[in-house]
Amino acid sequence: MAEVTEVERAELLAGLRQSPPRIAARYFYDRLGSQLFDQITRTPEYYPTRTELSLLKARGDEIAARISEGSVLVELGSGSADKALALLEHLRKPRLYRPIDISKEALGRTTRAVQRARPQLEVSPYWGDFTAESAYAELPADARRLVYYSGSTIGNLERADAVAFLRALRARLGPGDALLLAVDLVKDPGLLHAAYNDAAGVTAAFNKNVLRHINTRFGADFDPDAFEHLAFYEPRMRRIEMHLVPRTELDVSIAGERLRFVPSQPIHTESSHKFTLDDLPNLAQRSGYTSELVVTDPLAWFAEALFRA
Ligand code: AVJ
Repeated sequence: MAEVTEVERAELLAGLRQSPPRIAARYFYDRLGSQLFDQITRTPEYYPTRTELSLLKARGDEIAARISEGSVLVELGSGSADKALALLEHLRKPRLYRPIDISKEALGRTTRAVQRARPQLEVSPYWGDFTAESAYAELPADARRLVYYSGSTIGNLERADAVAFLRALRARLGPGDALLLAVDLVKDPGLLHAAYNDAAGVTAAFNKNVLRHINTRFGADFDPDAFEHLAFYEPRMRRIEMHLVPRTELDVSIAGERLRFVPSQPIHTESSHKFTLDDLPNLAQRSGYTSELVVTDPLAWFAEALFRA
């Protein structure tokens, strides 16, 4: 990430002074955080990544049948290249692949992996925010666009913010373009709970790492081990919530200010909203799309929804 701006500093402090205090989920992903996330996806408990990958392999042909030959594939928040490659495998003569990412390293890794696996395909990475107009510039004007938002990352947004985000994305698309939206589905709370409380403690380390990142980025002195990892399924909101619970009362200096944290006011670090199949047509319609196809794995743990602009 780039230099700390005054806006960022003000936003961080405002979040930490709220009740409950909170830190934006994007601060998980520094270099170590991205590595820890990668490790999470390989724990036996964290089913979403491997379920999505096998879903794409098994049902990608049904998705691809609805995508015009010669389309451009735009991927939001590229992460690992596996899923894009699985999708590209099914698409008919994809014209170009554009990964978009705010992390330069992640973008470079995805770009190289796709170039290596598909040397004939034009890869045109964009470094920056995926709602920026320039992220969609210089795409072939006559090609249809398929935007792929993988991993159920949409779940990090509050429900109303997800609609606002999908609407902003819709403004970057023309009629007939498509969005492939990955969503994690509501399921047995025990399975959801386990996915965010892996036995090896990788998710706990990932959660605490946000404090280490805040320390280096904003000149703070959080002791990550003075906090406990807390993750649970909240059925009314249908979401996993992750928090960091101070073990005792703590004074922390952050960006030149002193803040107090207490065990009764955990820091909210992430929400991961879950969806039902009934939510999807609704979500599409409120965001300016029509839901054309929804596929799930055999256990209906995870879904890919194809929305038409
Ligand atoms: C990458 C946002 C989809 O919400 O499941 C994994 C992040 N957090 N374990 C998710 C995450 C804790 C993940 N997303």
